[in-house]
Amino acid sequence: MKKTRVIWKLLLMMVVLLFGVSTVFAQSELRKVMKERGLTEKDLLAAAKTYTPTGKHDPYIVFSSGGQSGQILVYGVPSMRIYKVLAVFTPEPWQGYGYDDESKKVLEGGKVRGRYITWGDSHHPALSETNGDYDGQYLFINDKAHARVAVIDLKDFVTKQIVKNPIMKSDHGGCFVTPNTKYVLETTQYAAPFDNKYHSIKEYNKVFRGAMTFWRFDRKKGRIIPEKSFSVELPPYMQDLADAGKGISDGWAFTNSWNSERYTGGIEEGNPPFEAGCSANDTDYLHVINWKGVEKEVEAGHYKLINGHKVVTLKTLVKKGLIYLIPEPKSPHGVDVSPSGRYIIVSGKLDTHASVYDFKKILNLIKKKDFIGKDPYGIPILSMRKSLHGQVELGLGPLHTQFDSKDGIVYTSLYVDSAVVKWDYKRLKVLDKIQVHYNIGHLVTPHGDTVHPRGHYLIALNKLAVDRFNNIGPLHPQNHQLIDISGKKMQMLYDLPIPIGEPHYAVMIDAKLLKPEVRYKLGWNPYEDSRSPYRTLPGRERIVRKGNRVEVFATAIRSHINPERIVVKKGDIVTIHVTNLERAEDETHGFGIYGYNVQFSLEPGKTSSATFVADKEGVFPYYCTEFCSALHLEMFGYLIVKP
Ligand code: CUK
Ligand code: CUA
Repeated sequence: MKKTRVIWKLLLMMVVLLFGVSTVFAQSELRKVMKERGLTEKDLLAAAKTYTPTGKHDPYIVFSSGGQSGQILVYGVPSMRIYKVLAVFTPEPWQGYGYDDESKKVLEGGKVRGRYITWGDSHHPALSETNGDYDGQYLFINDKAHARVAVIDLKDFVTKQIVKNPIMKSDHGGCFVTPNTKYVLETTQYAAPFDNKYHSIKEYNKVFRGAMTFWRFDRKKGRIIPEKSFSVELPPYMQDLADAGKGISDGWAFTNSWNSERYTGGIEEGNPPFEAGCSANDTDYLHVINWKGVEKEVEAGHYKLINGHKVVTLKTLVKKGLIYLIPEPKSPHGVDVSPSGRYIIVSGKLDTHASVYDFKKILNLIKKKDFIGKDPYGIPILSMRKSLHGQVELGLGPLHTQFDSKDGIVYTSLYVDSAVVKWDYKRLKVLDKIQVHYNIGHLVTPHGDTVHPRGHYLIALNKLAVDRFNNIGPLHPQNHQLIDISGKKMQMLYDLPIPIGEPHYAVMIDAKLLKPEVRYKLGWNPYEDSRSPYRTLPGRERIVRKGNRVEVFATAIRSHINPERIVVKKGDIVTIHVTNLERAEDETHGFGIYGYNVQFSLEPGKTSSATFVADKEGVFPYYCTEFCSALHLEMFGYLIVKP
């Protein structure tokens, strides 16, 4: 009895000693590292808030526009680990996007007047919503340069569709979704004629137009239905960002504009430059559009077909009372609707204030027909003073606003000041400010543009990085800065250099809402969400010749491609279909051929095809381009083209 007690005591002492020693050891090691790397306690706290040990997952996922790359960047928060570049408007060989027949079809959907375009200027991603909150099902993004919209399905993170706007030459106010994703909004940037004919700039007021397009989204099909989509004609005021109403403003849409002057430039003729002419007036116009009313007009057949697309004209909009203008401080940029849908926050690049409009007041003025005048197109104008809840001085160059989980709290980016300001849009006062590096454009908080913002984190999407990173040449990465917004004061946590084009907007979603698949059904064409007619089962591999057309039905599974020899004649039209037979998670094979610009990414179950003319004789090795197994190098074959 006594003996065991002594042993117990000894054991306990050992544990205390060991534990104590290891803690002391860890502490001294930590101090050493801090000293060596010049870290403060504040740095350590920031590190602890972002560090994500191996195997741990992130609670939030960000979808960031990839700017001129035409792609979308996916990264985790708070780790800021980059997961993927989603191929959208631009071919991307790792994913085989633009290098197999199936994905080429998607890219061809975005042709501009018959021309195949291989880049985009992606600006604003939007997540699909159910009852005004993200549902994790779909992602949309616009291409400002060509007025196109892409649909990405989040069940496999693949771009399924690109639609070209039939009447616009550029867009900006998109994508924004209505609260149940019935429509995806796209709004013009640079006014232009709807047709594709020659027009003199002198016809600006008469022929040049803006528009807001309501792309009808079919959630079951996971596609935009162009035939069920429509647009409203807008004056050539250079519409900017937009937003869809929700809650009390559901059924309405809003867009800014920055050229109520309808200035048409011409420095070559001695006119003032665009930037001066477009900012001559003190105010521009916030457009308030009753889209549910417009929808009814479309159903009643009150539209004009332009380039085969339904357009409700300004005349109809004015006649039916479906559009209103409200002055807003000149050259505004962001227009953001509050979670309840009651407040609309507008920030002007050339004004230090944010203007908070009250939709209740706006509705009242419309009901009472309390207008201060009409614009040259007959659109009623509401009083700015009577529509405003109030204005708050925020700082220089306020651009965009995101919402917090706490009632009334918002964050606005200050481009010129290089700062984020935290303020209360209901009580109209500034609460906190943090410096960012440098020149912030958009910012994002989790679910920050929905009816249910989550708070916790904010990311500043900075345009300039200047000295923040190692010098890698004159073209600098951009800088996404993670900020902790859970406390009273904002705290800077982490810098993420962005290695693709200039991101404009980003959206951040609770990772639990994303439930992507890890494998496809066997023989799947993900671009059409159906079994490929060219799928091949094991033992059914074959080469079929019909005249000068050769069709190869191939399979890939660790560690061989079947067939291993494909012999054709010079001039044959060759189509190769490859099906990945794997069922194991992450067992992707590739398929690349020498000299024919073919590269597949064959995720488990996927079937990809490539068609080309074997126009050169010779020996062309093909091989699996993913290191899939110990015998990966042996996973190859020969395409032999006989003279
Ligand atoms: S824009 Cu780029 S910073 Cu296209 Cu939303 Cu404001
Ligand atoms: Cu299959 Cu490498």
